[in-house]
Amino acid sequence: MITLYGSPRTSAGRCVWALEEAGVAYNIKELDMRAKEHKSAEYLKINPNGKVPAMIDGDLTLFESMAINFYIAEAYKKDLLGSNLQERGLVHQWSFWAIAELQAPLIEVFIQKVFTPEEKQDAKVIELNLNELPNLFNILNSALNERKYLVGNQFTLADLNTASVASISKAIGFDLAPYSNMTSWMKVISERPAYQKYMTLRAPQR
Ligand SMILES: N[C@@H](CCC(=O)N[C@@H](CS)C(=O)NCC(=O)O)C(=O)O
Repeated sequence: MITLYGSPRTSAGRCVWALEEAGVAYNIKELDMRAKEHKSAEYLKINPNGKVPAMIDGDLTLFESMAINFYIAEAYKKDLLGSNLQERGLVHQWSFWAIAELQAPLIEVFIQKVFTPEEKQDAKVIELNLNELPNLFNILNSALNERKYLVGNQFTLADLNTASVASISKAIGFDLAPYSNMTSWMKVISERPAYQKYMTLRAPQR
């Protein structure tokens, strides 16, 4: 049984979604981040970065959400990797693009708007990073022109990893309506049962 460390409301969420897509048994160990459990000596042995997610499967311990998702696909649902070498290259391209290019400005704005008290927010940081988003979303929107999925004819990790990053835009109130290919794509993938299960797990527990 796989153990995933981290709440589905954090970067661990994209791994929860991948585990659901793969249909593999797992349990989630949420860490109390306010109590700094992610910085405890015990957890630092699992992820020395003191961040979530991390995953244990048998004698393998992994950190980095994208690496975890590629492992889950490789081990349990190869369809998610693309169906030939070219597609696998593109699945990697979009996943690396999402985490390196798209997530960087989104997270900068997220940190300011969600984690920083209003009086301490840095308007310049917000503006600089918001200004980067239209170009990035235009790139994604163009890639989705007349396409249901980013790579090939089926849902892959390219969709999962990229959509999980793009969805941070909601939390910062960035309007995706002008990017109509993207919004149609997000609608299609949000209807997937695995995505819906992930959303249920993300919802605040009563
Ligand atoms: N590149 C890492 C980023 C992980 C990350 O930043 N996780 C955040 C939660 S979303 C975290 O654990 N932050 C705690 C901290 O930075 O101390 C990944 O994708 O796994």
